[in-house]
Amino acid sequence: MRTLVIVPTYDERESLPTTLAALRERVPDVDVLVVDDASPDGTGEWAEEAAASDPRLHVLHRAGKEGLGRAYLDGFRWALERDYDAVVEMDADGSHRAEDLPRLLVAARPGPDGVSPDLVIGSRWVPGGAVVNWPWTRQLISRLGTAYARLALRLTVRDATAGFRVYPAATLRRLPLAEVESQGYCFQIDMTWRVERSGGRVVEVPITFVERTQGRSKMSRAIAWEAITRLTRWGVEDRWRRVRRRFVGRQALRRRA
Ligand SMILES: Nc1nc2c(ncn2[C@@H]2O[C@H](COP(=O)(O)OP(=O)(O)OP(=O)(O)O)[C@@H](O)[C@H]2O)c(=O)[nH]1
Ligand SMILES: [Mg+2]
Repeated sequence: MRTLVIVPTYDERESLPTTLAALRERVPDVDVLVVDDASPDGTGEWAEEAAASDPRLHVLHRAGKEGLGRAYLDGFRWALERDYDAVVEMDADGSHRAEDLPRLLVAARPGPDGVSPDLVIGSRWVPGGAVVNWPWTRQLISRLGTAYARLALRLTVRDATAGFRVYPAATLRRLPLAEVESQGYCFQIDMTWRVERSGGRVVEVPITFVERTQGRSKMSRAIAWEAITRLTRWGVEDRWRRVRRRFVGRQALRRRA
């Protein structure tokens, strides 16, 4: 399985070297693509230098900070153009442990029935999952985020905002990626919903999520607000579509009778 790990970065000069070293040690046979949004702290230049001596490390430079969603969509396109079989999403800040990745990749392989999942999520909120050094406020926000996504969009996953994932290339090829507009961590919910509502199978693998020790979080009020407003709109639109479908269906039955 040719695998590409996409690591989006914005001002991760302190964390990125450790993240890449851990990846090299734990999963040496993957390629890595750093997608940097012209980080003012020089992350992109550092990655470029590192890539010069590592043929399995690549760097995609974007003109400015446009959000996580845009960075991943560019990374997905890069991966599909080069025929990778699986694409991993992984944060640069140390929250996603390279040592958990082999288990995610095993879960992405076809099962005894020959069928592979459409998405594998490294999940904090399934039995065996854990968070380390995360303040209770962040834990609450994360849990409320998923609870709201489950309620509004009728998602089945336990960790809808998780950013440590494996997408088989086939999933990315069949989803209408050009339609995805979400920018912040709403992007993760958006993609999860697209996989679930298209009938895809999602597997959650427990991981240990570790709070970053270096650099600054990019989580902001604007990102949280984007998630709340989009989720609410999608939830209402989805309910409305269902009601209409039922109503139209009943009318058709009556006309036939
Ligand atoms: N290319 C790019 N990367 C980004 C952008 N925003 C965040 N990132 C990266 O995405 C990953 C996750 O961002 P974080 O700041 O850790 O956000 P988070 O994990 O949702 O929040 P915390 O739990 O507080 O760390 C990190 O590797 C960031 O550097 C962006 O606009 N562009
Ligand atoms: Mg983080």
